[in-house]
Amino acid sequence: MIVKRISDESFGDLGVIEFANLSFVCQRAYWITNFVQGNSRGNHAHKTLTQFVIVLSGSVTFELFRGKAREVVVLTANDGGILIHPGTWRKFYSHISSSVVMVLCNQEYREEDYIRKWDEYQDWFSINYES
Ligand code: T46
Repeated sequence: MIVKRISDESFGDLGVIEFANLSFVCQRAYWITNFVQGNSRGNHAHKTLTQFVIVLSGSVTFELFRGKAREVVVLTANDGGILIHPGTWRKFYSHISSSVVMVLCNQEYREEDYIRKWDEYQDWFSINYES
């Protein structure tokens, strides 16, 4: 388990990630706030980036695709996070604009690592994972 939560009836909850428990060396952290209702974020894949995603507040729905295979994960602040492996197309949204997502990743930001077109992703995925 990567996220440990410590609940205290008198003072509230505390969550902790020991970096030694991550499967990668964390090189970057970013967070997402102010979810705009009716719009989804993501809608891309990364060729090499690995990320650990946690929801700090609210509730966020993640749609994860490996090629055309789809998995839906709903995360709240009470859950552990999800590891998103390279080659995964992701789309995510929240019905609560104040939701907060925190992401830890194994690389610096590089736009060249993104695949932002669905058809291009499907071609890339079948060459890299299905042949
Ligand atoms: C993912 C989810 C959870 C930067 O300049 N530096 C950065 O470190 C990042 C992450 C983004 N940006 C710029 C690039 C774009 O112009 O910020 C803009 C929005 O970035 P992006 O399209 O990556 O944002 P999201 O919220 O759609 O997706 C991000 C991650 O990229 C994605 O891999 O899993 O958050």
